[in-house]
Amino acid sequence: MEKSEEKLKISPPPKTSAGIHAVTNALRHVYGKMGVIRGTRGLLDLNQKGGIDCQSCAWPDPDRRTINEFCENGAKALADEGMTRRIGREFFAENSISELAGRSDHWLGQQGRLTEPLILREGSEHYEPIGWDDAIGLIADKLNRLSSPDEAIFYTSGRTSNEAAFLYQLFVRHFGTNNLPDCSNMCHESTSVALAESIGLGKATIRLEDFEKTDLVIVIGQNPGTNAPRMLSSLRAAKLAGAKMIAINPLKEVGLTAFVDPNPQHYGDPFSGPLTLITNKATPLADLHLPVRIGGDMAVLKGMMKLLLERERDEPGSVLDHKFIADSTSGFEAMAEALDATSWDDILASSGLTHEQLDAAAELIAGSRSFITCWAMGVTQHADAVATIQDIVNLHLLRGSIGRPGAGLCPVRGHSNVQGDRTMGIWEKVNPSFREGLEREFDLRTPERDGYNTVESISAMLDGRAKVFFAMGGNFAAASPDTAAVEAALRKCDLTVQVITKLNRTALTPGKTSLILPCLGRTEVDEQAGREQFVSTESTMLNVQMSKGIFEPASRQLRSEVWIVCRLAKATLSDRSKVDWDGFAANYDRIRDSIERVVPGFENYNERIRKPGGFYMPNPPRDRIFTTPSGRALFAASRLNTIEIAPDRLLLTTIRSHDQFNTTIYGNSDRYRGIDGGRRVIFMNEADIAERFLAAGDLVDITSYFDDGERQVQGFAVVPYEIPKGCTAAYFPEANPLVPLKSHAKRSFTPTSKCIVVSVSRSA
Ligand SMILES: Nc1nc2c(c(=O)[nH]1)N[C@H]1C(S)=C(S)[C@@H](COP(=O)(O)OP(=O)(O)OC[C@H]3O[C@@H](n4cnc5c(=O)[nH]c(N)nc54)[C@H](O)[C@@H]3O)O[C@H]1N2
Ligand SMILES: Nc1nc2c(c(=O)[nH]1)N[C@H]1C(S)=C(S)[C@@H](COP(=O)(O)OP(=O)(O)OC[C@H]3O[C@@H](n4cnc5c(=O)[nH]c(N)nc54)[C@H](O)[C@@H]3O)O[C@H]1N2
Ligand code: SF4
Ligand SMILES: [Mo]
Repeated sequence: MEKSEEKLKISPPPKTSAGIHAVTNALRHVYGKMGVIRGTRGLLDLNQKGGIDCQSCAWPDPDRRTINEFCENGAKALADEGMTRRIGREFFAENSISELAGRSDHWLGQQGRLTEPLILREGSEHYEPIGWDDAIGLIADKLNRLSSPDEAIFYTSGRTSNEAAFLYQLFVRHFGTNNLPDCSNMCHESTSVALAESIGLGKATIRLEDFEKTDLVIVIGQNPGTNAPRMLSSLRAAKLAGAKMIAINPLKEVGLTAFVDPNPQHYGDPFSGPLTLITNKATPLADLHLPVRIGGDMAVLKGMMKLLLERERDEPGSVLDHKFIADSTSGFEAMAEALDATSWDDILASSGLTHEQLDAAAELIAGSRSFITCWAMGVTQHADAVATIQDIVNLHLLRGSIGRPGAGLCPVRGHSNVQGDRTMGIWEKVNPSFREGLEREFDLRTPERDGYNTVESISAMLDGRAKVFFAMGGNFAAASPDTAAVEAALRKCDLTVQVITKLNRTALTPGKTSLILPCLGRTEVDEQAGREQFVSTESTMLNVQMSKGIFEPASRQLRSEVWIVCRLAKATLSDRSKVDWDGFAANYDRIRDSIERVVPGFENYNERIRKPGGFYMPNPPRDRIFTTPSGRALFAASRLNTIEIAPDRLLLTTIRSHDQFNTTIYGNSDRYRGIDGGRRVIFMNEADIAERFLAAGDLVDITSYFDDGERQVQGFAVVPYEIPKGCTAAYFPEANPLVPLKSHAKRSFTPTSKCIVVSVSRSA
């Protein structure tokens, strides 16, 4: 990768998040990449009812909206897609793929939007243009020549709309495989597994309005100031209404500490304008920060629950919601027994916290009738993630803090439609009732056997069981664990295909033949058969709403994801399929009509999606209906496993900077952590730095250890940081070569990207 030309600057992190810097930064990105007129038009339409649904995160929009319903990072995502720069055949004639592979992810993304379908022929060093019909014909031919449909893998990233996702999985299953890995496998899969088992639905049980009705918000392993910035408005609303807040995170993230709301309209005066931006005050957020040791969250949860049970024993009826536990749950006794068997020594060692810190947290929980717990990757990407999330549920069940105003679970999904994609059937597993609905609607047979998830897909490509890799969006080579393994896996394929908007590393990690199919982004007008179409997405709080682009497509050669799927399905399945693919591509209402008949909760889809703000999916746990086999919410019992490492080793977690969207790098500034000018850094505790005779800015190599061997990345600059001793952090995706492919969460297969055993040594 190319060396950054900028110089790394390390400063102390700021004391508050957002505020005027968020506004100026947003405008710098938008105006710089899109120009003032186009940029302003885009911003005014972002997240408005009937407008463009922000492509960045899955945080919902409020039911009542103001003029500017976006945040700094939403604006950056808009600018990244809406940019005016373009790349086409000349660019690829000038630049060979090995030259391009030497460039940074940041540089690749800056070059511009892709404009035409491209092919990299076997043995060639340059992508060259190919017509749509030829490209689709080539893929269909390769697919049909496989000895089994299971030799093909169909990945999805979470930006794909409901409509495209539904048709894509229909095509894949009709073709004959369930090999539908997705980014969710690397993301909230642990949540889906844990919640489905514990409460019968793998999704959030709260809505935005609950933040104003709660007594306490617990944020575990999540950095909303960067990754769901408008969540800070909800946290602020909770605090202003008197709620307390606990942050559980090895890092003291600024976004969880104090927030200056950059939206003047939230101060009640729509005309207060720019002045408010300067005069408005910071709202302090977390009342208690627990700097947990990496991977110590289960210990924190078990510690807090043990303390709550002790209080209950001292003063019966003071803590537990006995009626709720008796009426609506199962497994309490077994869970309590497992807690009793967990020792305080293990809890303190694993959490890295003191008894007093855990006491303070338990005190806040005992004093709150209703509380909300929010979590994200700091919890899901660990070996014991599923059991840890079930402990979050246990904590809520003890207090009956679910299915009441201001009370409930809030997993915060990442990609803007990752949740909708799963609702639409993007899943490598077979859901029997979904399968039945699909087969009934389309009069076809679909495979019964589960397909490969992300980790299994990489193994299958590596050992030759899979030969075609097709990606609906995303950046598989950079986002997946174990970069060396995934690159080798892709290069072994006969054919790799990327349906993407921007050039990325996966397109530069080709199979023998590789295709780039450029598609429309959400900001662009999608016209089919002479009529403008719209698509729909589902937020993390189950709100389904429409998204309609406003800009001229970046090129006339771009096609919608829906169109691409329909053409490919028709070419591949030809007379094996009775599905009216042309009809679907010409009118997305027809796709929604089919979805309505297959997916529960989408009654009158076409009518309700046209209502301003859309509609909410059914959410049984919100009404205390738990669709588990017993019909009750489950207290799941588990054992605490403490991660033990040799004295010279450290734990490494991989995190996002404030200037990226996953593998899309907007810039080299991580403002909230005081980093500017570089991304190859490792955050370390001062004592760990001193023990190794290192100093700030020194370059080190990081080696990771797993039972299948060692992995290394080189030349990372040391950054002294407030992080527990023994813990370190580096950025995703730069640190991905260190994540062992086979190190994943039990049951969910989510790579353990937040807990890697490493050592650090001075670079030669
Ligand atoms: N701007 C922007 N927005 C995004 C994204 C983006 O890249 N950029 N990505 C989107 C996607 S796909 C997702 S999934 C989400 C991700 O959103 P987040 O989950 O917030 O993102 P991360 O940076 O991966 O890490 C989360 C936090 O976990 C903490 N952490 C690390 N290890 C541990 C641990 O062992 N225990 C605890 N308690 N905390 C830990 C880190 O310090 C960090 O604060 O954001 C989405 N939104
Ligand atoms: N070490 C480590 N690894 C991680 C994580 C971590 O925290 N640490 N996080 C994991 C998580 S949570 C996730 S979700 C995955 C993300 O994995 P992916 O979803 O695979 O990766 P992204 O970087 O979001 O994908 C970006 C690409 O999507 C394409 N794109 C953008 N918009 C569109 C569109 O509208 N349509 C189409 N078809 N393509 C589009 C662009 O070309 C861009 O290059 O990474 C995972 N990997
Ligand atoms: S909070 Fe998320 S969805 Fe909302 S504007 Fe910001 S990035 Fe977009
Ligand atoms: Mo994610």
